[in-house]
Amino acid sequence: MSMAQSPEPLDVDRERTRTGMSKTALKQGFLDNLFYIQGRFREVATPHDLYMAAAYTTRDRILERWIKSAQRYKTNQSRTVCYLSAEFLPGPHLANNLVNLGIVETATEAAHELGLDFDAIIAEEAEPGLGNGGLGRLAACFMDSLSTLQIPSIGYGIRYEFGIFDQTIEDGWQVEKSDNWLRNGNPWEIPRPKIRFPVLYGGYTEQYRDHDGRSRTRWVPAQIIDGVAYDTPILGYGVGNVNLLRLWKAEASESFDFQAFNVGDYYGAVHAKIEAETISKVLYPNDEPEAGKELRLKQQFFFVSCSIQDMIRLQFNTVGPLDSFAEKFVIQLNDTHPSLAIAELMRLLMDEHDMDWDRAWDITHRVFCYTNHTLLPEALETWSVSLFERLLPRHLEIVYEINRHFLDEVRVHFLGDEDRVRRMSLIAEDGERRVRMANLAVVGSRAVNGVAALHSELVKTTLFKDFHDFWPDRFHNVTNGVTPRRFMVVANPRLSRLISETCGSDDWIRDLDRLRDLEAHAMDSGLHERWHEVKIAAKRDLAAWLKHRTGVLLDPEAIFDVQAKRIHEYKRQHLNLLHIIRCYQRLKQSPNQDMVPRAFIFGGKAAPGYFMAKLIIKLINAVAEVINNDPQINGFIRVVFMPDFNVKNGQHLYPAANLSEQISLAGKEASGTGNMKFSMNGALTIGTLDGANVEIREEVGKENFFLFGMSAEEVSQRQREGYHPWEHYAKDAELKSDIDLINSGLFSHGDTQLFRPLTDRLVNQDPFMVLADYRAYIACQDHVAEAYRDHRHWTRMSILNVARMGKFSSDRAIREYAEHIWRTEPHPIDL
Ligand code: 73E
Repeated sequence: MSMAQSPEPLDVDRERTRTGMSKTALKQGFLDNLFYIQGRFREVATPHDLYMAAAYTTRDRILERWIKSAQRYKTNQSRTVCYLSAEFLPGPHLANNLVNLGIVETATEAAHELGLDFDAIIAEEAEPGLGNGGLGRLAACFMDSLSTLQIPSIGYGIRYEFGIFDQTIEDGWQVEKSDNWLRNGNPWEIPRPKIRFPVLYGGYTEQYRDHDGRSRTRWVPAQIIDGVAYDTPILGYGVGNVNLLRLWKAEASESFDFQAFNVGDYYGAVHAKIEAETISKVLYPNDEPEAGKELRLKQQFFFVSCSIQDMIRLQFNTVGPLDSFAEKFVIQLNDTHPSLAIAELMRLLMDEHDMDWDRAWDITHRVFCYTNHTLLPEALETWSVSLFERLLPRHLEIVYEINRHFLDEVRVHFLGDEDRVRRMSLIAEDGERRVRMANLAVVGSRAVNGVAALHSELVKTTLFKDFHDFWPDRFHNVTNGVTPRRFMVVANPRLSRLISETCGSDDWIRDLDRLRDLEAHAMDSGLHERWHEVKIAAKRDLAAWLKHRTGVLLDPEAIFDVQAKRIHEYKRQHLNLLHIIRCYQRLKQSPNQDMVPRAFIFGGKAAPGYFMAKLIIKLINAVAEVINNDPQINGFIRVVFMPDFNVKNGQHLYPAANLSEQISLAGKEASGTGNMKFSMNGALTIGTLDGANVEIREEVGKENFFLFGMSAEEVSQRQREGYHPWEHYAKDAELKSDIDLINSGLFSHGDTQLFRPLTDRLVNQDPFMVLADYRAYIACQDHVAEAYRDHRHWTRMSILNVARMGKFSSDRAIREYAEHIWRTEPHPIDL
């Protein structure tokens, strides 16, 4: 087996030249890889060849640690965290791996001596966009922290051939282009053709008697597809530990489609192959609203089935019998997307490994933990019973059986409360019968957590109230975090250097609480000056980047006011727009007023089928066009939409922001993680009391945070009383004039209808209460502008924001999971 063998003993010379960390070794390794892998000389190499050679040179240095980790974990029989996620957004690997190997400077010098532009090489790498947004990026941050904290773990997911679409802007509209990220090869992954599992679909089940005369169930599938493992090493920061990101690719199963089905039918066999491969072809680009697509259910089962079979294989390879499966593994479900794993483990234990129901259930419900990421009703996954039965007949039987056992318990506990039984059932019976995946995840897990304090409270008191009444101890909170390696060290080297110099050490990179040492210098004018310079330099870089890609020129002295996240009504990019229109109208009315210059920067993708979100993008660009070309405005305010916001492009944004827009309607954003990334890079936040904003404000101090808007409590009260947005429109003359300006056609070449769907929705329904928070938002933005005038004070607030971000490291989040939920220990691998 690929990972179990010990490496050939390396002689000293080879060690030095092939995988050594010296500059000489790096240069030699690079030239070797350029020649032997890319087949190029330095003189004829393309930028992509150079990138590939650099990537292989870096990977070579990770492999030894990887083998060592695998061997050590195996001999220790280490308890392993399996993080199941339909999405991973790791971002480009090269720069991150160099940071974690600790060889950024050596590699930069080596490249320089070879006459190479190192930044250009790093910029060559394609984004592995295997996720939609925060949820997928969280999974990637957690993988980084798991390795850094030396916790044995495997991230399991899907190797989508096409990730999230690339976004271009044409005539102000979002246009989606397919993301062929594998086109030029992926040097970070290692295919494992021998790690391959069959995944079954469709058909029927039948009863039979086994050799002991016991009644058993057999699933006779209609289709079998193979899942093949592709492994990407995830190296921790400054440690020898390398964990595994194992992504599954779908392939036709030779044994089934080619022989049993298609004897003599060559074209039929090829067709079956193509059909099989569609399963891992493309990521569903829907953030939140549930699409209900058959292929999506097939994808979910595909990666879940491969992953559970792989764990069972590892159990046999290391510990032995399955009885200790829940001691060897803990499986974390990243939302409900992988929750079929609960039924699949039950099936494999019972049907393939001869366990009875009680033993199988005992293992299953002790091994799973589930993280909820959203309360939005439209995002809660349910599958129609008829589709479920057609694709997964055996799993439906198992879900029914889990439900029968579970509801019996509920009935005993809440005698006569059939209404409660109906609400808690795994099957929704009102209308078309549907399987409720969230209920399955809660019933099948021993721990359930939300992703920020407020969100976890709402999980207990609203979404899962009945479950919390029944099992109060099952519910936890683990506030999200992000990795400072990616979002500070890689994205913002200037600030990172300044912090290390100021604190006298770079220990903060592994222990983010150490940023507190900055507080002692928060009044130091020397630091202020350098802090300001670092920010201005990042703003210049971003301005150059945006000028090149959009043609819009920003003034680095202006407030860089940034909202970058998926485009969604609940995130309220249109509230931001109303403020921009307000600034515009003020300037038009009194052109000589003393307004602080601002650059309004947006970034984010809209789900391709989400019309309202796409119309918001169009409106942002339409407003930008008018304002940026209005000679009277004279560049005082500028608006720009960054195309194709993703991990890679985001790295230009976080270091340059002065103001971070976190303005969702309170109670709707489960956590948010962009809020943390901006604040870590010295932006101040304008935000509502939503998600992790609440905790960010607690940490940085309320005097260093621009708060506005209704609380979650006030939101639900307003909704109970009955919310009438048109009253705000009628009463607030400025609000009315801002909305009317959109309707006037000024931003749409005289077309008074183009944005009507958006403005009508605001005035008549306004499900996310934009109008209710408008006045408070404008007032708060005025405070922001005033505060920015006092540079010293602003810089001090910026330093304090960074100094107090320790809590929002994903290392802290992973430590909490490890201690309170997983009960796992570090297994250090020496360097
Ligand atoms: O608040 C964010 C949160 O920070 C939340 O909206 C997001 O998860 C982040 C990480 O915890 C999220 N994404 C999804 N649900 N919640 C989702 C749902 C379906 C498909 C893809 C993503």
